Amino acid sequence: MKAARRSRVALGWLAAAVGIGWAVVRSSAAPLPGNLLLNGDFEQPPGIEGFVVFQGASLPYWVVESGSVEIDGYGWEKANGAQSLDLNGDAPGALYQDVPTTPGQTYRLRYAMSGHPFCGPLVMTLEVRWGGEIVATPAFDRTGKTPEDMGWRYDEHLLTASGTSSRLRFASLTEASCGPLLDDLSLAPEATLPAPPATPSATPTSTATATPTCPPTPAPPVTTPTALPGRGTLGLRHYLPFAASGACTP
Ligand SMILES: [Ca+2]
Repeated sequence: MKAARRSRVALGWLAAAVGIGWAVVRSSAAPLPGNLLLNGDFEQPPGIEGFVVFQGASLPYWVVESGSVEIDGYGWEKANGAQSLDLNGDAPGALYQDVPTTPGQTYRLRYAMSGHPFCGPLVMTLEVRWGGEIVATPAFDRTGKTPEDMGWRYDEHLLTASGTSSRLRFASLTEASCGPLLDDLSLAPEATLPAPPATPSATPTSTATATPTCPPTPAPPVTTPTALPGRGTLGLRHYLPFAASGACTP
């Protein structure tokens, strides 16, 4: 039974989140302003204690296309709110939401990912599709994570719509009864979003390296972080993975 498998608690000491995608955010974030997704925070239906498994169209605003998913209301840390989604219900699941879009327009997708803290493999993988095309297959290593520190990681992708409706789909690639967790999903037209603060110039493949010293003046044209009501701010640290190796990027 799934409940029995959840009795194990992962042990370890080092967090090693791994992501695939053009942008990876390793800090807390917030839903994008003008979010088009419905129930992207998986707070509906409310009041879930423990977990509830969903199939078909039983999950508000989503369609569970295959397998099953579940909403967890356990006391472990959520990216936002009181509930998060486990892409593995009784088996690996896939779910989608059709979003009204404008052909040719670019949208930004942001989501928080973690892994079930009690059972399943240490590295959990999911697949993101947009309009039927695979966008990314991000993995999350839950080694060292605890229910109190789930290591939620925000990933982002730029997506272009080809029609008046676009299907956003997430599927578990983890063969287990516990799988990757999702929370705090949002999608918004890129043109309506605040400009990012300071755009690095290098390819987003380098790992962290020594930071060169930058001249004190003149100040770079950094866009003022945008305040999100009740959500804090979006800041430069969201783009740190793209810092140019060996270049001065104040
Ligand atoms: Ca939530």
